[in-house]
Amino acid sequence: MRRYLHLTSALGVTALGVVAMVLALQALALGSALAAPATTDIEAGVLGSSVPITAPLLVEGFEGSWPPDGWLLQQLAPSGLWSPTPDAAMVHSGSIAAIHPWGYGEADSWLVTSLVTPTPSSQLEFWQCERYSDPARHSVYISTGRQDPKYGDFILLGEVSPPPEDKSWEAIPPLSLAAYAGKPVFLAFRYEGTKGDDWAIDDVTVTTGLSAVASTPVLVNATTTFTATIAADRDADFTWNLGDGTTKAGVVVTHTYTAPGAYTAIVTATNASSQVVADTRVVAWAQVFLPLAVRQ
Ligand SMILES: [Ca+2]
Repeated sequence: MRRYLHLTSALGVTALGVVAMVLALQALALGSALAAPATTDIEAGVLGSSVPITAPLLVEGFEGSWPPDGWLLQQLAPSGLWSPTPDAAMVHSGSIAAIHPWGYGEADSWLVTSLVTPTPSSQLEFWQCERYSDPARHSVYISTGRQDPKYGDFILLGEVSPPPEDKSWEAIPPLSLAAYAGKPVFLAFRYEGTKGDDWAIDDVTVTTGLSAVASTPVLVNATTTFTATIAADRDADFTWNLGDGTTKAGVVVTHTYTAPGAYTAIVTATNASSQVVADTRVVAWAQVFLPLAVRQ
């Protein structure tokens, strides 16, 4: 009933008897339906020249120039440096990975990506491998300011625990970039410590996709706004099925539900090379104003 109390407060009334919210039983049963939208990729093929809607925003396997185009290396302590390695045990795919070798000096070494602008569904994913037993601190940082960490614009995005076994490769748990949607950012792999270990990374990816979000609260006989978001260069058209028989077109659409209940709004994004579907579930609440006699 937390939502009931919240809405009552929002309407500026103090007694629960003044305004009653009538909720559909179905809506109560589906109270958890306000969770994050799900995305389903139903088709991906090459039908034209457009970039597929779900094509990653950044992919780096370290097979080309070093550092990769637009990337930056920085040392903020006397020792240590990220470098490319052809050591097969420390490569995940292809023939090269990025590695920070162990050493006896103090290291604070940064490997910074090129600029990338996440979407609400973007995640940072990469593979890692660790060798030798004295792990340094491994972490990922993010900057909405300058690329060079010496200016202090980076903040911690997540600590990275070593894999459970020496020289085993693992995919790190993806790090969400949703909080940075629409903002150009730099991501950085930071190695800190003395002595320490070998830390290799490979196949760095910033994912993207389609997301659907509804404005809140959703009230019967009031306007609700639905917004679809994808990466900037996907050149897509959007169609919506709003769950009550209504269909609309556009990246942003508005709709007024006329009956309380739970609805699933589905958006389909289509461009010349792909089609992707995402949905968001909403609960439409009815407001019933009681007669004056009941209020007293
Ligand atoms: Ca590689």
